[in-house]
Amino acid sequence: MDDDAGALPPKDQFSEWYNDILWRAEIMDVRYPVKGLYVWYPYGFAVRKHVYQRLRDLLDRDHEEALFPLLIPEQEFMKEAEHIKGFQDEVYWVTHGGTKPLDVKLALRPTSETAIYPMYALWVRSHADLPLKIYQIVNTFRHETKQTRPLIRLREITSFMESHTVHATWDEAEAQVESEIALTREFYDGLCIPVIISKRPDWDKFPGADYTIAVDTVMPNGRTLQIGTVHHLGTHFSKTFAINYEDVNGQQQLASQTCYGISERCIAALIGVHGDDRGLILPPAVAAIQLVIVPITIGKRHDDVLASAAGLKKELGAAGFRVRMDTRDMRPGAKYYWWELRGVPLRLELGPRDIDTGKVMAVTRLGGKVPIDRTGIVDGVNRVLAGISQAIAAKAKEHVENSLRPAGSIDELTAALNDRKVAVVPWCGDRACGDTIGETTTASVLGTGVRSAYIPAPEGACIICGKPGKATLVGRAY
Ligand code: 5CA
Ligand code: ZN
Repeated sequence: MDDDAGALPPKDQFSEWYNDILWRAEIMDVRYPVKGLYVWYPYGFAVRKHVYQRLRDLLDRDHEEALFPLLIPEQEFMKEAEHIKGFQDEVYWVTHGGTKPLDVKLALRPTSETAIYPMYALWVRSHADLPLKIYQIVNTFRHETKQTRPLIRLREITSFMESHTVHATWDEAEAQVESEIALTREFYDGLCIPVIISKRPDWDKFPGADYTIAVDTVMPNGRTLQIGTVHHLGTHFSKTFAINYEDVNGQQQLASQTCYGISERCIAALIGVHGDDRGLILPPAVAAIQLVIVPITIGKRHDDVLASAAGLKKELGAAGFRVRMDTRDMRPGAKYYWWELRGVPLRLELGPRDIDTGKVMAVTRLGGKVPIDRTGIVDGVNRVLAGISQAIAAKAKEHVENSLRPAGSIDELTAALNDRKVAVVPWCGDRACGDTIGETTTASVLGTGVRSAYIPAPEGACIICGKPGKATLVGRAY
């Protein structure tokens, strides 16, 4: 990378920090010449691989993975009225095959309901086919008009996990919604990212859903980031696409459905929530490189140290760690800086004195320093990595706790937002009051029925009309 580009901006200048760390740590290259499309560097892609492997492992417990086409014929896409209304301004259309206009225009999927559900109509025949739970991880295209940002608001979403389930009854679909929320929590626990679950107001639900449950986290600048959504689709799509099944009594019934999605925003959250002034901080579970060995070869015992470091690397690699040895001809300090910037959780330093005393010096990305006995290195490293994961999770939890503030009036709400907090306020649920909150503060009513371990949920008088209100999240969203 370009060594003359000055220093990484401090993290409290979050936008600058975020844009900078993406290229410095080689996560994304933003120089691709189409707006809203970005390139994964190999290092970023390795992080993505580990993150999505975890997601797959969770889904594979009770879903099956499949793959549907990218192109959706216009007639199918246009079938569900609310869905079209929600997406019509964002769809890219393929209109030509070579120089000839196509008979049927083809949409690049912005999401895949209308690609998947005509097939579900063929696949679902009887109650014995239900529940059906399928996911795919694909790219989707949305011509976003708000400011595009790498990993956050893309026109080509490259890592869209979408799960689509079919159930006999509305209640069974609702139970599935709960299990998807639980799965999302577990996924984000693994990334040490605290989440806030709430029900989006009706005007902000997914086009074609009965209701939408959103999963948000809070970025360092106090802006919320929606990092997942679970939708109860009721029978909107099953009516439109004729997804029916024969029940135990031989009667035809309409199925109920859910869908649920996570994009590479999960990686934006990973980067944004955990990093610090020195760069990325990656939880060991998803770090592309978990351990870097830096041999300290200054002095006479050069070969001795290198041989010993190679032995260490071999042992740790065999134990299943993702380990790298850095033998480049650089000052140790420059190497430390390099790997810290890239978020490697643990650095192992090995010099002549360590070899003599039978120790390896372990330095964590969070700044801790502990000697580990060379003879018990695997256990020792496991112990230190577990401590790092805990510390990363605790720091993130504290950040989100500190970002949330209860507010009982519009003035308190405004003050909270000015302090770059996300507020929890009592709101009656009426659109008019929601609009007033939005207009007075220019923030968004994000959701009700807030579920989070981090906040007291104030029930009380709606801050606009005084009627009984429920705990509602209000913040500035990405
Ligand atoms: N079909 C449903 C569920 S798969 C669906 O499309 N839901 S969605 O529109 O809410 O998208 C799912 C998630 O993708 C969102 O919660 C958000 O985290 C992410 N997402 C949506 N649009 C973008 C975008 N332009 N760039 C990056 N991520 C996005
Ligand atoms: Zn009200």
